[in-house]
Amino acid sequence: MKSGFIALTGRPNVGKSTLINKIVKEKVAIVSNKPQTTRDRIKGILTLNNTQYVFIDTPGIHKPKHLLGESMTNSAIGTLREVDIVMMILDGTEPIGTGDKYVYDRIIESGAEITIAIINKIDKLSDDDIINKKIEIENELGEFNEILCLSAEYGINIVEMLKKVEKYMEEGVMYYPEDMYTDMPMYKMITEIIREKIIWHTEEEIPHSVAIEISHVEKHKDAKDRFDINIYVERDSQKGIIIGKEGKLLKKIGTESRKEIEFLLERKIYLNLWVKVKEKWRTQKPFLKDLGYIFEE
Ligand SMILES: Nc1nc2c(ncn2[C@@H]2O[C@H](COP(=O)(O)OP(=O)(O)OP(=O)(O)O)[C@@H](O)[C@H]2O)c(=O)[nH]1
Ligand SMILES: [Mg+2]
Repeated sequence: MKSGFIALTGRPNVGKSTLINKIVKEKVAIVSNKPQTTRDRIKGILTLNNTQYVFIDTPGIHKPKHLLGESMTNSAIGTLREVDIVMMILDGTEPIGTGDKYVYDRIIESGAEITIAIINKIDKLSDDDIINKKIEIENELGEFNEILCLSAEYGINIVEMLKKVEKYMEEGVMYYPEDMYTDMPMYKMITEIIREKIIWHTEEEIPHSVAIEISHVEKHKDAKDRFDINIYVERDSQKGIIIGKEGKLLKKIGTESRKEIEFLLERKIYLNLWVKVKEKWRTQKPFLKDLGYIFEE
């Protein structure tokens, strides 16, 4: 039996979460076209032919502007020291920039023994683009044990990537049952689904200013369970936008979220969403702790 922990790291928006979902063939991480979508580490477990891969999706490493951003970046960087293999994901459609160099330096600093660069989004690249990107990685960043290319979104080269990674994995125990694909608690999946729908339907600062909390759950044996959810934003104007004209946007967010949660729970539910203003919550340590974004004292 082989097993190992593999961190997925990189700048925001390069496709880390899309990749972890594709690997485990389940939705464990939410995805959007806006940067800084992932806020926690998320495990995606794949057990295949006597090999257990434990992938860890992490928040995109960026220059933090508040305590939440700082805790996201710290949790991503901290993960690098705790894994067997570090995989740096790069957006193949963009030139390598200071953000990627910053990530690479953190990987080197972590003392990672096995490093793999992944050129993602090759569905948008020609063969020449891929060759040039490999050269660019070697010149602009530095050495990796492997440089691989794939498309997380279209599932190109995923199996090949897993085979390459397996070569670097060592004899080990099964950390999780064979059919387990994540260790994320159900309540967390529920809040993430709602946050994703809000990110999809809002722009600019709103996706970053939203936090979700389950305030109350009522379980019923013979009727639908009821979930009361608080959606926190930082300003009154943001509250107005999320609710929308005649409550239309909030209704849409509610319906889309409810359908996905019902699919996950395999039962019908009532989902009640309450939008609340909590000024500057992203800078407030006690609140960030309540949300599970900060652990230490
Ligand atoms: N064309 C193309 N788009 C992709 C691919 N993989 C991811 N994307 C898109 O890239 C965007 C970002 O994807 P995410 O998976 O959320 O990126 P991330 O690295 O997890 O981002 P953060 O959580 O913000 O750090 C989304 O719009 C995806 O649909 C790919 O292989 N090809
Ligand atoms: Mg992500």
